Amino acid sequence: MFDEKIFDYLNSSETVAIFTHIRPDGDCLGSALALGIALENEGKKVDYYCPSQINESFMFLPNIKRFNKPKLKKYDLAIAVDSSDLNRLSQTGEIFCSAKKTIKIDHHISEENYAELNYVYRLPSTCEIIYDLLKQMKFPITKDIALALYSGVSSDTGCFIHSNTTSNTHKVASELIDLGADFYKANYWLFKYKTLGQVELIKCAYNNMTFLENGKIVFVYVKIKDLEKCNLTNLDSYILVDNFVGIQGVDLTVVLTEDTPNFYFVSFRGNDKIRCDKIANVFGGGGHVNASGCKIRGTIQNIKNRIIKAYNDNL
Ligand SMILES: [Mn+2]
Repeated sequence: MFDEKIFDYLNSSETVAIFTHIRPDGDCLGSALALGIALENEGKKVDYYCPSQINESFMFLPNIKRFNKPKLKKYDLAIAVDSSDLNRLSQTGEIFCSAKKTIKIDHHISEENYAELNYVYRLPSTCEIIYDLLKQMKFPITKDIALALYSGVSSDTGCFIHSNTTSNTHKVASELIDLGADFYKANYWLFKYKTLGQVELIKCAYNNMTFLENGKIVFVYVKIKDLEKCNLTNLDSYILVDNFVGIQGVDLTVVLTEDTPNFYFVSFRGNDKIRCDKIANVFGGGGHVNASGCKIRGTIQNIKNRIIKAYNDNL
């Protein structure tokens, strides 16, 4: 999977900056931390960059407090994980590009090879790729690294229930548990924990839920005023989508979170009759077959109509 070039880049760099994408998830955070801790254990100086605030539910991850507290400004090496395009690094992209050497490691298939070395593999999570890299580098996998990697593997497979899950995913998870990953802790914080504000937001979302196309689509939105009422920001709304998956007769779940007036973050989840990635592509977004996302501008009614069209065009 990897070649001499990346081994050389990792071994020869003394200062390293690691980057996640905007609105980080468990996979990009887990990848960044696992790789970072492994490099620190090899005596490298590592800074961690994330273009968004990090949710409370990720605070169980080892070293998470190190994000966005850079000790350096210039780096021998910059590594972006789980980030398909440079845009995904948002304002931190400039620091990424200023490093002497750059690497991208990702599992989203994309044409954008924005780094010098680009390693993109169609695996369920970036953490599965990082696990392989650390093994090939013969870096010791400590308990903390195992927890970070397990969190990413579990996160991007929806706790091993998305159809992207493979026997290798389970094998990797099993090895990581043997290496000391606290799977109960990871899965509790990733999949069970919610704040009281988020419980209120789930109530709002149920009030705003409608069925479209004879019950084939469930369409849910929360507005800025709903978030404000619950004392939340749009970073907290990731909690919503799983509540609307698996409903009788529904093939496509659509959840909108208003970011600025009439501008929404949209999450799609689908069963095996739906290509969520293709629907998201219509609106300039992307993702996986069963789970994807995009941003859409418009009124709720207008967005509803456009999503119905995208759904029918991609059946
Ligand atoms: Mn990922």
